[in-house]
Amino acid sequence: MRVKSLIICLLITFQSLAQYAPQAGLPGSSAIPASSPVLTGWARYATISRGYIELGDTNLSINGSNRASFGSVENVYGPADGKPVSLGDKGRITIFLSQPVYDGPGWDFAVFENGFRSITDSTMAFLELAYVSVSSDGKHFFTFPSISLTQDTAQIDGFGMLKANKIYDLAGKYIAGYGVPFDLSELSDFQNSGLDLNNIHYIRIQDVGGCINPICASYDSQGHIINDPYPTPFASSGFDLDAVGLIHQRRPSSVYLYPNPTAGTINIQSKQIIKSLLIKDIQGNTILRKSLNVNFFKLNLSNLKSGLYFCILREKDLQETAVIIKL
Ligand SMILES: [Ca+2]
Ligand SMILES: [Ca+2]
Repeated sequence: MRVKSLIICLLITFQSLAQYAPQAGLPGSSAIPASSPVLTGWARYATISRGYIELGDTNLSINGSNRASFGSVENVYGPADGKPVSLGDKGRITIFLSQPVYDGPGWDFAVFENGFRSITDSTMAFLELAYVSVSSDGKHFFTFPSISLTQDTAQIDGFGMLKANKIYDLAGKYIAGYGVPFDLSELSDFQNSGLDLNNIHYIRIQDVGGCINPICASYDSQGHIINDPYPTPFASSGFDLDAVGLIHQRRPSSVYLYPNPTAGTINIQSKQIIKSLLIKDIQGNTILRKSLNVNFFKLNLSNLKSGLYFCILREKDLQETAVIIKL
């Protein structure tokens, strides 16, 4: 019994001492500067589902809206530039990658938020946190196992500060201009559950809310309540996504689609023989499947609703994906 208590005591001590990479600019930080040459590309297409400005009072409105409204989804497209879109409490955004990211050595992509450092303490910063999930098919998402060791007895208020070294695998732990990197190999246990680490077409980022009251709390992968600035009843409530930088992304396709965007017919041309074609909508639903044996053909899309579609082309020993924009 005594030994058991001692082990529990030691575990609690180790837990409270546990430290992860510290804030950008400090020794041992894993923060990736927006200008880093490891970033070979930037995400471009996304859909957003905004959360409330105040999840404890969903009637509360600002500028006529009870949901976050700051920024537009296009602010996420391209390099980190300090212009974000606000997700709101527990709001989420899903990025679509026409060229998938894959599990290469080390970090595979990085998420940029707009936090800022304390003037008086370089280890502290105003940070808003979010879960990060990925998917190969747009239907099954797998979340990075996050850890938050910030205390959960006193609510971090709407202007409160956090220590990055208490946080692991949550986006937003670094200040503006620095990405939080993610390594897909941490999700290798899910490969039998429908996740293809060599073909990640979707990255989803979901605000944690941050409230410590169990009625509205969010938890990390170890069951700790995640404490972050709350409430934030402003148009810019919740996680502010600036950009997603890509480290291991497949080379651009050798397939040409034109005109794109298209109102009707699209021409598809490839340097290789295309064996089959699959059109999927952004939710991952199959719209069209076709067997082929050509390197050029015309496809009539006039029946499709306006929006983004994935065109997945299987060639001899290669699969390529392009985005089609239907007007
Ligand atoms: Ca990796
Ligand atoms: Ca931006």
